[in-house]
Amino acid sequence: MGKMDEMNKMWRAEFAYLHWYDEFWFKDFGYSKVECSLAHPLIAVATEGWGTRMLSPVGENRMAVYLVTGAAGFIGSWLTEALVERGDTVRALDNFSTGKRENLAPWRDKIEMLEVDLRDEQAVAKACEGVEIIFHEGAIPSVPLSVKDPRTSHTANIDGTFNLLEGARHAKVKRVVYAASSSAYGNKNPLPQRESMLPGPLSPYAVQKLVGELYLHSYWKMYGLETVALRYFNIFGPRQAPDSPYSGVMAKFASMMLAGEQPTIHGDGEQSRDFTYIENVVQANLKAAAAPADKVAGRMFNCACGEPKTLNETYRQLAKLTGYKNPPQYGPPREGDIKHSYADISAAREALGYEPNVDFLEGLRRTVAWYREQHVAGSRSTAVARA
Ligand code: UD2
Repeated sequence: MGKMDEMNKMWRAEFAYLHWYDEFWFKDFGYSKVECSLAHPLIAVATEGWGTRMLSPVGENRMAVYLVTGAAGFIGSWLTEALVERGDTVRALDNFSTGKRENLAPWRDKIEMLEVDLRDEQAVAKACEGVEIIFHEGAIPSVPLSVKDPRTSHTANIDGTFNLLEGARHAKVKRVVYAASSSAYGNKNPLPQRESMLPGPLSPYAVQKLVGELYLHSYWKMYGLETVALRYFNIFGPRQAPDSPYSGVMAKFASMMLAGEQPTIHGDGEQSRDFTYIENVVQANLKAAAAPADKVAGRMFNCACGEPKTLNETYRQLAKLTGYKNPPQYGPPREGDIKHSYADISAAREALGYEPNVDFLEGLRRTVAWYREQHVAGSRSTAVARA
């Protein structure tokens, strides 16, 4: 019987009564980090029923342990789903300020859920323990909200990212893949925007997301933490929240049109965005997590379709798919808004093997189909409540 087997046998009996596991208890007894992390699944089995599910098999076939921040949000829940579906072990972190529990409901019994705010340094450090790869999606992701209340988004987006990097460094996490933003380019020309261009952030949100990228690069150079930043270009798709004044335009317009409400275009509608369907983003993340370090560590990549559309064109397509008849209503331009956003995606193609498989129109079709389902389900439950 090897040392691990002996240890497992002993701890199975010792810890059967515990409500929680904590690798520091092991460290106190002089076990190495590897031994501690190998013991985790065992302890979880012993404490089954308290909400922890670290069920990866012990030994050589053990899968990677992933931490997804912002896991109950739009992008985080898609990533969590993809990891769970392929059998990986997922620790999901969210403070539920905008994330929704129902986004994770189908996989709830297959993940470890931590209700943690990224601003809570100690809880974040603990969440990183035993993790190999982090997908950092948690943020307050809104240009207008950051203009209105820069401090709140500053603490979530900059302090939160810093806390996570510190946690990752101390826990010896292998790689952090980060949700960066195309807003970092600002109104930089020429188009399409390439990673080598100097950034030109305008809004506080754009600055915050860019600071995260710089921190990631520093942690790669200074501490050898493998980092990959993906600059997201206006991601859309099912589960994107439509119900806040700060919601992304696609979610907002699709659900308003289905409800027969009039959306407002800020400005003349000739601004353009490189709208990117969520499935492409999941693919980019999984590839960024798996790519060889010599190709990706410390780097940043555009994550987009390379297919920009004006807001007027987007409005027309959405109206067609939803059956909405009214022409657009125009309002004043939005503060901090940039005019054109259009990515060159050749670097991601080359280094990650990334390919946007779902194009703009197919993405719109799937998105409208999902909001329609939500709308029908919502109308049905309102009718039942009224009856
Ligand atoms: C920025 C980033 C995006 C992501 C996002 C997070 C750019 C180019 N993109 O998206 O990558 O990080 O922030 O939130 O910086 N609009 C209307 N009416 C509405 C709502 C929006 O006309 O009711 C317009 C808005 O003025 C803008 C466009 O739609 O021109 C897209 O707005 P958005 O809030 O969906 O995303 P954006 O571009 O700020």
